[in-house]
Amino acid sequence: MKKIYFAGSIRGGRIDAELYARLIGYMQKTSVVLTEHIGSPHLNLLEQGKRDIEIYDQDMAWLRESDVLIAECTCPSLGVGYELAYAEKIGKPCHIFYDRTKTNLSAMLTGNPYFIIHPYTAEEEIYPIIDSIIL
Ligand code: 6K6
Repeated sequence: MKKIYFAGSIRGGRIDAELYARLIGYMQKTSVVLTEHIGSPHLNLLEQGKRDIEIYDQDMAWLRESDVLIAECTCPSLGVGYELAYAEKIGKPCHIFYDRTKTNLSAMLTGNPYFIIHPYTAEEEIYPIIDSIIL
């Protein structure tokens, strides 16, 4: 089973949290999602008993352990941008999804040929592409 590092906005805003939860649930049928908390509706945005240093260390360890990074970037997030840059640096494959009707993705992502970018207009388009990445 592939290990997936799923990245989505936390302090950047939780407007797409339910979408993250659906995507994570779908991927968990066939893969291990190391970052399943990203879809949690109960996530405490400031602290969840963990200090930021521990969060950072744990996330970077999971990113190094993962086979692929899949990021949902419709809601802009500094943390997700950082994770993408780190993943590129260590050579992890990076797939980026975003709703083209809702956001203009940063040129720092669209202009970098390393990133595999999947603009979509409806959520249903995402699932077959995820299949092609993880199966
Ligand atoms: C603990 C349990 C649930 O949430 C927490 C506390 N926060 C974080 N826990 C784990 N990963 C985090 C947390 N905050 C940010 N990240 C990482 O940065 C995730 O992997 C996300 O992909 C990304 C989101 O960054 P921001 O800038 O939107 O917070």
